[in-house]
Parts: sequence; structure tokens; C-alpha cells
Amino acid sequence: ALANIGVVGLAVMGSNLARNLASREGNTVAVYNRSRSKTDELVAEHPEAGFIPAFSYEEFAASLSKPRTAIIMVKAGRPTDAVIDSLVEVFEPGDIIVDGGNAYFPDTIRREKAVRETGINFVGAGISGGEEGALTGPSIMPGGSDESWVTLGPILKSIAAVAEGEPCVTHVGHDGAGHFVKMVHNGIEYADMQLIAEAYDLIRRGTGKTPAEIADVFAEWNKGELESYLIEITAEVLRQVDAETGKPLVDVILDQAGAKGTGAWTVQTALALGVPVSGIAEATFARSLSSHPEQRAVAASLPGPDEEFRVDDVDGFIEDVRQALFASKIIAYSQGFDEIRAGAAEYNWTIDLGAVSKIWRAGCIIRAQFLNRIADAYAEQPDLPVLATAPYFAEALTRGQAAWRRVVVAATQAGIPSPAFSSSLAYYDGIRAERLPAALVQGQRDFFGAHTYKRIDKEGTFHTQWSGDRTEIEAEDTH
Ligand code: NBP
Repeated sequence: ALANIGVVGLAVMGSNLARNLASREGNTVAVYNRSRSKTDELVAEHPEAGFIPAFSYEEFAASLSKPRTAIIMVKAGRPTDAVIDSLVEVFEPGDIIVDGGNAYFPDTIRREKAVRETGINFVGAGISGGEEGALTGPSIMPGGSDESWVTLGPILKSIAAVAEGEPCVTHVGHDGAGHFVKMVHNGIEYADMQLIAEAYDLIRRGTGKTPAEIADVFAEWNKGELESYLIEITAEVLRQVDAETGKPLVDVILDQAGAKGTGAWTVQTALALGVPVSGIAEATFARSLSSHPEQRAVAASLPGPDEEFRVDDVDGFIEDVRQALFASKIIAYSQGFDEIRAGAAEYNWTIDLGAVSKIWRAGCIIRAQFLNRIADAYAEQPDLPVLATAPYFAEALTRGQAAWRRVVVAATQAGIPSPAFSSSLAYYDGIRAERLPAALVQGQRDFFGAHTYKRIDKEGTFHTQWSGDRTEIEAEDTH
């Protein structure tokens, strides 16, 4: 028999995805890996999967029914290009090549364009949820053509995570849309994690509670509006005791956060699009700051506030931090969805933002009940300009803003860094401001560069003759 789906690249992600595919009714899975040993191992260890192993690209192509459909799970970058080139050689027009790796979306746009010229479909699909997700059900964000979705849709639906009866996969948009949305997902994940870390730090340093006690706080929070996978695992991490030293594990882990670059992509892309994703940016920078021990060792001599930080009303403070966390989280998601909206406009993708929020409800790291509220908001108003202004979120911000301000003030006075809390609050105050000091910036720009300005009271573009008699003239618009 022929396989209806193939997987190329049988490291941890690919072999788990292949096993997931094989476990679903109706799928027969062909597998190929550059070095034969991984293929042999997978096939030997999982006879139940009924894999059809291939040991060359020709054999792989011959083992697939038409239209041939293959998911590539190899190292992002050149390896992906190498595999695509090899598959294009042995596939035919109408066949479908899916890149399930963590590609940078401009690469996906480039690859889609090149592969399309051969008549073969190319789909960049963001696959979230790590190793476990790949095996048990990931959240999947495919881009690519409508034609490819006809064949690919049912296959991806068969393996995706399920949230409230719905598979966590949707055809996000054409060419690179899927990888773009996966990138922003990761950026939001950075912000979510940093916000949680700041909440922990403030509670620990403000109340003197132990990590295990703070684990209880997070476990409690997980029963309310903050309910999410990340809050849940935070409690688990904080409760963990190091076997060697008997100390809380969090106290023996080196405080230098790593990153694989997707947060930086999200921020770079946002900068290029002119979208202020300040929460994600601060979260990304916070990891960078943490990872410079040489600078931190030197800067440790700089002074902080004189007084020690201790809150009087412990329960009140913890509730304030909870509110600040929820408010900041709303802003981080609002900014992330703003980036997706702007990316869709820039790259001509039609992206259903509500559908995106729904496929993140399971099978990915930011999974949470909260995402239903985002779906509701976009169902109510698909062209919502600022997610945070949707009734549910606006109400939460109205309720939480006083606590949020108290927490940022307390953190500032205590000398506890809270870049994500405070930048989210600054965004909130900026976006809701009736008038911004951007007017002064425009005046400065006109002064030194004759960049001109617009007026609030009449049409046209103006310039003040700063080096002359300082009269205003009508000018050509040069921004
Ligand atoms: P790796 O990223 O470690 O890649 C190893 C695989 O790439 C092996 O199968 C290897 O074949 C193959 N490969 C390489 Br390297 N160069 C190749 C080439 N020139 N031609 C053909 N094959 C080549 O695997 P992974 O950790 O399973 O990740 C796979 C993808 O999934 C990556 O893009 C990664 O970023 C992504 N990922 C996503 C998540 C997530 O949470 N969504 C988690 C982890 C990874 P070999 O066996 O012959 O060396």
C-alpha cells in the first residue's frame, strides 16, 4: 500500500510527529531521514505504527500516493533548503511539501515562491508544543495555497490538539502567514513568561514568601482568569526542591535566560512594521540582560534604594500583583495581535485573528482559557483596532489599572526590575492618551531637519523657518 503522508527528518520532532500521524485512523506514513540509522531505529521501535521506510528520496516519492504530501522536520535554515531541493527533484506538480520546522517567515515566503514555479505546493507550517505536542497533538499554523489545504487540512486536523472539540489548526493564510503567526506566538510566550517571572520576583522580595509558598499562590491564580499552562508549570517549578542541596530548585538554577531567536524575530519584524510590541521586546531584552554576567558583575556596585522592601499588607499586595499581571498580559496579547494584523496588511494575507486565538487554546505553550475571550472579541468585531479595548479586556483593565500602577510604583521604589509590567503600563497610558508629546518631537524634527509637521486646526503640511524669521510656511510633505 502507498502512504498518504510522509515525514522527512526523524530527529525528536519528526519521529514524534510521524508516530502521531501513524496513530490516527486513515493515515499511512512514509518516513525518511538523511542518515539511515534514525529510520531503522524508529521503524524497529514502533512496529505498531506500520511505517513505510524509505532510504532515498526516490524511494520516498514512490511510497507516497498522489498528490504526494510530505512534512519536513529538519534543522531550520540550510538543511531545510537542501531537503526542499531534493523533494522538488522527485515530486510532481500538485504534490505538497510542508516545512514544519521553525523557519523565519521571509524564508518561507521565498521558498513558497520558488517551489510554486515548479507547480508543486509549498506550505510553511508553524508547529507548536515541542516534543510532547508533536507526539500527542500540537497546535498547527499552516500557510500556503488553498489548493494544498484541501489535501493537507484533514491530515493536520487528524493530529492537532483538540480544544473544546475543535482541532487546533486553521489555514492561517497564504505563503509565510503560518510561520509569521507561529513567530508572534513565540513572542507572546516570551512576554507571558517574563510577566510571570516579574510577578514571582515582586512577591518573593516584597513578602519574603518561600518559592513553595509562592507556588501555592500561582496554583490559586490558576483557578481564576489567569488560568493557563504557563501559570500551572510555574507552580510546579517553584515547588521543586533540588535533590543535591535541598534548596528550592529555582535558587540553584543560574539566572541567565537562553533564547533560540524567535522572540528577537518577533521584535525585529515589529520594528520594521512600526508596531509597538513593547512587552515582547522588554521580555526579549530581559533575557539578554540576564545573559551578560560580566556586565552584571561590574554593575552590581551601582546603588539601589536605601530602604529594604517589605510590604505591610501581604494579601493585598499579592492581589495587586495578580491584577498587574493580568493587565500586562492583556497588553502583551493586544500587541501581539496588532503585529499579526499589521503583518497581514503588509504581506497581503487574510488572517482570521479569532481563529488564530482559538488554535492556541491547546497544544502550545501559551494555551489558556483567556484565548476564548480573544476569539469572542474578534467574533464581535473582526476589525477591532486595539484588542485591549474589547469589552471584556477593557473591563479587566478598568478594574486592574489602579493595582497595576501601585505595583509598578512599588517595584520602582524597591529597585526591583519590572520591565514588562512597566512597559505594558506605559503602552496602556500611551495608546489611551488624548494627546502625546509626539507633537514636541515633530517640532524638534522640523527644527533640525525641516521634516515638517501637520496642524490640528487645518489641512496641509507646514514648516517653521527656524533659522530665519521663524514664520511658518506651507511646505511639501516630507514626513
Ligand atoms: P534538529 O533541529 O536537531 O534537526 C535534526 C534533523 O535534521 C535530523 O533528522 C538531521 O538528519 C536533519 N538534517 C540536518 Br541537521 N541537515 C540535513 C540535510 N542537509 N539534509 C537532510 N536532513 C538534514 O531536529 P528537531 O529537534 O527534531 O527539530 C526539527 C525542527 O522542528 C526544527 O526546525 C526545529 O526548530 C523545530 N522544533 C520545534 C519545536 C517546537 O516546539 N515547535 C521544538 C523543537 C524543534 P541526520 O539524522 O541525518 O543528521
